[in-house]
Amino acid sequence: MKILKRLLLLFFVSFSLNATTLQYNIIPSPQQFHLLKGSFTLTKTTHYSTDTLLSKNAITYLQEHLKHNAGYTLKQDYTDHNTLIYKKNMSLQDETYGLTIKPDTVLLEASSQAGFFYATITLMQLLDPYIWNKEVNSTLLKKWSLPACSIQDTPRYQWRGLMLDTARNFFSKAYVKKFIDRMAQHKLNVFHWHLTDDEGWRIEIKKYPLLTQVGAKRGPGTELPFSLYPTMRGPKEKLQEGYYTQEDIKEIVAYASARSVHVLPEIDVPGHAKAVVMSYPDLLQDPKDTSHYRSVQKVSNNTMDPGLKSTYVFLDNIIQEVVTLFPFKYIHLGGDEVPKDAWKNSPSVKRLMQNKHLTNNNEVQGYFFTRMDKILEKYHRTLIGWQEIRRSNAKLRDKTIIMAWRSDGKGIKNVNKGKNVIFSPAQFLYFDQQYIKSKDEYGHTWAGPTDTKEVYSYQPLHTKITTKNRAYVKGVHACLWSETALTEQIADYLVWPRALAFSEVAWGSNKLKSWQQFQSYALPKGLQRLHVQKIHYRVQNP
Ligand code: TNX
Repeated sequence: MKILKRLLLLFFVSFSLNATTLQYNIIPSPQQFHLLKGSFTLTKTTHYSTDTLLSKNAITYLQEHLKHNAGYTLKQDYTDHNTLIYKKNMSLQDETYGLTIKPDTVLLEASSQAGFFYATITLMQLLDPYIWNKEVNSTLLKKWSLPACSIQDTPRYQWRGLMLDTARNFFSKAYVKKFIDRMAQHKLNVFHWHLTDDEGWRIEIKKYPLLTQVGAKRGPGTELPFSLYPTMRGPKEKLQEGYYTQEDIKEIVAYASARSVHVLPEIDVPGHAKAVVMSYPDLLQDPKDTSHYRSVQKVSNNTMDPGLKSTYVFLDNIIQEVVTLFPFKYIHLGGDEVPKDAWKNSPSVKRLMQNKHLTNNNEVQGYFFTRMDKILEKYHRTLIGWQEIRRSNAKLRDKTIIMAWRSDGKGIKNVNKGKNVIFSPAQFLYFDQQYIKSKDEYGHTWAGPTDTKEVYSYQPLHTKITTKNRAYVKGVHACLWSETALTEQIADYLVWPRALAFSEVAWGSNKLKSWQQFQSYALPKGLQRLHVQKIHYRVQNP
């Protein structure tokens, strides 16, 4: 009897350990996971069936990976054995999915494209990591085994964003695609594309060709200076240039959409705008303005003038082209870090202040964003901006969202006033910060260091937010600013593995969170998947 009890105990312990191990192998870990008996094996005779076009992107994605790494693809067939069954289930909410793996069939259920895509991502994470291989000469694996299990999963936040700054350092179209694909692999769904800043304008605008002829180049012999601030300056000695054509952008947006990733463009105004004001000074700065000021990053006179009519005409024309490229209903207009002495001696801003009874620089910015919001409304887009856009007098539509980046405090205050907030606190979610404080580490130090464990620990549903206001917490957002991310390798290093932990913050259930489990089971498996893709993640002390 004793022996039987022991055997039973052993069985349950190993059974639950297996379940735990597997559940935590999936990043982000699913909300509900049950291990079943046996396994399903994918071979070249496995096929799929579907009752909805909503599953198309997901099936294509799986097929492409199989084709590349197994040499075969799944054919459509309606016999129901040895089948992946994609089945519409309208009782599941958007993005929610069910995945049931049994020895003879795999059932993937959802009510949306995103739901089917995520079910497929989870399935792929349960396969050998080699499924993620992107090498040209792949050694083909023929059989792919999946553990029998049943999963019900739904995201914690609808907004799970990651930003790439392509202004400070330009990243190729190929890298931007890789970046988006890696996000999709971890169920992150908003790619925030920082397209303009002091150091570069990276989006082709047909009406204003100088934006890219002048504004997309910096370095020796160009109009664009380097910041005097030592850590911000980039490679001074060589020309740094690049921009995305409208065709590039359309291609990237379609690529993201096939992976259920929205693309949020950011045009950073009225500050952080040296590249644009150097391209069209006559339209954007008052020639009689004698002010001299520097931004926090020590860039001189880097703002557009909110007192000039031509500023708004110019921005309206830009937005008109932007909306033809980006179908996402939000546009990010920056709004951060306008130097306090900007426009001090601008006659047009003085006139504006008199006419509109504005008393200080903050109110001028409030006026500017009130007008910008009207322009976006005309184009059926909703404004997103850094937390500074909600200056006291700005009249913005209720649906406007701010990104709280300085710390959680201002974000929480806004949420409790019934304003929409995305949390992106620099102290936890700025991937341009060092992992650990050291002169040998890449990255800035001003808000860090932030190691992977610290990212994992972040939790925006602060006790200071009342239950009735929780709906105003739209989600979480991590940022890779690129003043120090001067190569793809450095960018990879700064993002990975922190983005693995971030996906748990964005998607995973708080109840299931356990750093110990994550570190012991998920991380090693997650790193294997990064390794297979030749991602230059940070190896030591994750
Ligand atoms: C602050 S966060 C900035 C960026 C810098 C970043 C460097 C924000 C809205 N503005 O312009 O790149 O710090 O960490």
